[in-house]
Amino acid sequence: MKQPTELTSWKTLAQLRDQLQHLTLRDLFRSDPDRGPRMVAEQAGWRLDYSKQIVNDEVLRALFALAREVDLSGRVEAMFRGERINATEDRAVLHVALRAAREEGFVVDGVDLAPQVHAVLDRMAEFSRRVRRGTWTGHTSRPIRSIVNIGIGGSDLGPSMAARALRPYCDESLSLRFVANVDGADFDDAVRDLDPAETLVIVSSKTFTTQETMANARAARQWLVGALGDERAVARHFVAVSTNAKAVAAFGIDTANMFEFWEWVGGRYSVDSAIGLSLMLAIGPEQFSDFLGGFRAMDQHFRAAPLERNLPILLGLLGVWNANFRGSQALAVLPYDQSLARFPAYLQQLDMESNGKSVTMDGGAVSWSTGPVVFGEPGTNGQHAFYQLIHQGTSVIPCDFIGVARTHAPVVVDGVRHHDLLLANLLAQSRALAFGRTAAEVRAEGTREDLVAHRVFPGNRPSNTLLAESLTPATLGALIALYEHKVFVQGVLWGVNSFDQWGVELGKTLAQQILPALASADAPPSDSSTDGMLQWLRDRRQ
Ligand code: G6Q
Repeated sequence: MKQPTELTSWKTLAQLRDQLQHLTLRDLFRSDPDRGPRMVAEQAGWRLDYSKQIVNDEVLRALFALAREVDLSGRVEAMFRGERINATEDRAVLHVALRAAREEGFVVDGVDLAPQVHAVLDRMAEFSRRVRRGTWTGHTSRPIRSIVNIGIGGSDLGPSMAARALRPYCDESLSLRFVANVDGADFDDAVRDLDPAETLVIVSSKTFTTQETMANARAARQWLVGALGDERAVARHFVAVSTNAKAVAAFGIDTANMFEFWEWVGGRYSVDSAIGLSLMLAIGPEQFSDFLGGFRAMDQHFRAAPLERNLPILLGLLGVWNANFRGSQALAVLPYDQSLARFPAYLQQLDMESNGKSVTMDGGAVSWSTGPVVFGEPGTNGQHAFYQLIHQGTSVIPCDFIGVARTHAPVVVDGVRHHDLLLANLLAQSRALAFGRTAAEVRAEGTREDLVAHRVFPGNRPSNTLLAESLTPATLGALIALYEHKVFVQGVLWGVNSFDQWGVELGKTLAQQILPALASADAPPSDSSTDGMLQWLRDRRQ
């Protein structure tokens, strides 16, 4: 397989980078009054403005040529066809089947996956309705008022992010909590004010072997059975979401109360599987179906739209231009919508766990940058914290701004709409980053000469802006799918497997080895630093 750097289009892009070193966004906007409207693509409720990326038509053409040269559309089809593109784990990658419409089906190797996907969705819907109506009762016949999802990584970040984002759509009479960390404080905080008699625990774990999740599940069982005084209470208060029926049964959960998914769903791609049960309980089955519809709309667009108008492909290609040709190693995700507060954390996993790789599909070392460091906070908070570096620091950090036209929280005080303040800030930030402020402009404001250099904004810092009319289950689903596919596109361009995560294994193994040494000095030694810390900790924990 050819390395990306050997491709003709990659070489063209490198030449263009050299030729266009002095290309500025000021010049690009000045020379083309239509640049703004021209560099917009819209789909599934989202409007992407990429005109503030440092690209001209030649660069875009070369990026599209790159997509063709790596046969991106062939790779997309391979995923949708269910080929085992996750080669290191010998698995297909079929999260797209999770949102297939019942009537359309989703055939892989002659088998339609839609009936099994919808059978689970139907069971989830029936269960959710019973809980929401109060007809699924606890061990003492009281209705469920609180739901605790226990899971970590892909079994936590998706539903917790989405439940936060869709709070206006949630049933307010149900209290929803998420426990992920093995730190007992996480569990304590979540259940502190809950009544076990009215609490449903969802143990969400694909493998049902994850150390943190199993420890928290046991803590929940102890808390609940301790309060209700009867081991049989587990049957009414615990359900599981997993692929591992045997382990679920061994834990003591009746497999009739297990919602399954499949090995072809990766953890960080599983929010739309049964892992979304907590979300469905909160927003109800109908709105969960709208959520899946949003994913589906973006999937169809991704599969069918031409490169030039394809949102995930545009985002992916522009990210490669920034990372591999303009030297950016990070991406700031900046939602100007408080309900997307956890979206950067969600994307951090999606992107960094998928493309944080330095080995190609065939095991060779990469000699080009792969996944960026992803971080972010909701605007405007970030402006008062880390934006300084984005505006004037020595590294160029591309930004994705995200906003909506209509808020669910229309606070107005003395005629001032908070949402106007928020949106004005969003638009101001991408302008400031793009166009900056020159020394001449700073001087013209009457700035003291010794402060001029400090007050100059270099500008020419790239950003995308994504806008939707409002954040709904459907637009949230489409937004997630947009980034899922963007990550896929970049994985293809970089030649890495976006669907494994071997880099998380070593730490897990070492934690198991170190565990006994916390309690006993007789455990096998590690290294002088670790042993020193263990000794120090043991001395203080006796
Ligand atoms: C995601 C990863 C990882 C996984 C967690 C939880 O893609 O595989 O974050 O989701 O380790 O795993 P379980 O669901 O098996 O507990």
